[in-house]
Amino acid sequence: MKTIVMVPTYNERANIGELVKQLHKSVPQAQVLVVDDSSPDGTFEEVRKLMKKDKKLHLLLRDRSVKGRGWAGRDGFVKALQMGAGAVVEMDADLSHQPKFIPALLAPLESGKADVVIGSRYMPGGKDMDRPFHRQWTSNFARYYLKVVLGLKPKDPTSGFRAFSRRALEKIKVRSLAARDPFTVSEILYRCTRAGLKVEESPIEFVDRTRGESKLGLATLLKYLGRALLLRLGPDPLA
Ligand SMILES: Nc1nc2c(ncn2[C@@H]2O[C@H](COP(=O)(O)OP(=O)(O)OP(=O)(O)O)[C@@H](O)[C@H]2O)c(=O)[nH]1
Ligand SMILES: [Mg+2]
Repeated sequence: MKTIVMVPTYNERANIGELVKQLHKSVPQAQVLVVDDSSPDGTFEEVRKLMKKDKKLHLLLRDRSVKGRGWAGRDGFVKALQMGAGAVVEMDADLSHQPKFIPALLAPLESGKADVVIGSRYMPGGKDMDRPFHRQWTSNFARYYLKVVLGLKPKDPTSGFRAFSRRALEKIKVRSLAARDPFTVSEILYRCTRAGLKVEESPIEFVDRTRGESKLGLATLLKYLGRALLLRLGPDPLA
């Protein structure tokens, strides 16, 4: 099965080389597709430089005017399908998602046991970064809310480290994904649930980005909760 690891990047010049190196070590059979939105720090230039000596590395360069984690992921999935992927892994570039967990994400797809496998922080063997108490509480609440409102059953519905079979991406009609921003993670899982796909989880240890702060403030969280509700009340996205 042809495996493509799809990595959206924005200003990840400092991380991308190390990530690609680790990916080739952990999943030597996989191709790596970096989806960069013309990052001001020149991430794509670094990728181009690496590509000269790395035939398993590919770049989808998008215009900065359409920048967004969601749209970048959508275009990356479409590109991966065009490249003939049988399985696509999506992950962050900042080394929070560790390549060593990918074989375990792929195994249930390869055996046909699952269509989607989520790298889960909240199951035995999984680990989240140490968050202050109020952040833990908000995160628990968000997961509970997504379960009630969108019917998302996985223990870690907001994890952006996941593997999909080709069939799954085709069934959820990736081309029509709407969310431009990181809400895309919930939108995709909602479609997987609606499509009746078999979703499994496999434990991952999440490592905090070594530099910079997390951008998810309270205002963003409230906005996401509202959008989840709109998604639930809106027209069937798969109709
Ligand atoms: N192509 C593209 N990638 C993006 C965009 N925004 C974020 N990303 C990438 O999406 C992944 C997740 O973004 P992060 O900034 O790590 O988000 P986060 O983990 O919630 O926040 P941090 O705490 O800062 O790590 C990373 O690989 C980013 O480089 C964007 O607008 N376009
Ligand atoms: Mg991050």
